Amino acid sequence: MSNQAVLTAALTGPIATKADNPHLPTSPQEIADAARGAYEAGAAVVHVHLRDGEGRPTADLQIARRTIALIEESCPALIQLSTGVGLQVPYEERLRLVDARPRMATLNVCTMSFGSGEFRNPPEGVRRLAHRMRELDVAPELELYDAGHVEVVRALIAEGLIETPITCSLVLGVQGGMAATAENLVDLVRRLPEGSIWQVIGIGRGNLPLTAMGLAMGGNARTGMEDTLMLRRGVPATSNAELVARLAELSRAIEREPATVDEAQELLGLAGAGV
Ligand code: KMH
Ligand code: ZN
Repeated sequence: MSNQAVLTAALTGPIATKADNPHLPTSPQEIADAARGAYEAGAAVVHVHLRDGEGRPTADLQIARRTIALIEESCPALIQLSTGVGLQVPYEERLRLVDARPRMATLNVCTMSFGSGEFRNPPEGVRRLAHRMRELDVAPELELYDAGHVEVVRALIAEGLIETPITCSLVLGVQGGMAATAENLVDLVRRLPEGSIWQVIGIGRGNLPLTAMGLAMGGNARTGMEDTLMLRRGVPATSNAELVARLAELSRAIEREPATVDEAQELLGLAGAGV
């Protein structure tokens, strides 16, 4: 892994609402403004979930295209569109999101319990989505929540649906996936295919300790209001930028400079990819 650290800002997510934190960006313009703030604070990548006019998770392609356009006008951060979208959104709608042709999009490889809900990722649909992403030159960010998910990735590689080195997120702290512990992070990293490019995602209270560990291990890291609404115990975050600024400070403290967008393109294997 490189000495630079690729920091990703997960701006909105599918679950929180403004009632949970009034600073949560939900409209396309709010998301674009949040992307700019996160970029200025040190994020090279923004992970984007879309919301409809009522603030609900949506895979609406028009909203996707408008949000992407506004982000592109606001800052040069690399856009990673979530095809996870939300638990209630039909898989076929999620799959069609990549037609908006973001530079990157997530690819969740396994159905799982997700808190009190069910997160459907049927094997046949995952393969169609992986294939569609290759057709459209949308770089996949594999979302891995458990050790078994790595074995599904190996199968996708063997089937020629995913190129190596993979770029992936190790998501710890979702009820239904692995808990946010140091042991689980080390275990998942050890299981990855040789040369994998990984970032750590820690959910809730796990966000700060796990991203600190992941950075210290030489990985990349993500923060943002999708992952935690709190800056610290009892102190709600007032923006994504605030969470990213703290992560950038943490990264610099262990002598890992936050990657610029150009550096992130190289480090994530995107240089030359896409238009
Ligand atoms: N949508 C959540 C259920 C992703 O962005 O692809 C999981 C998620 C992963 O947010
Ligand atoms: Zn997400």
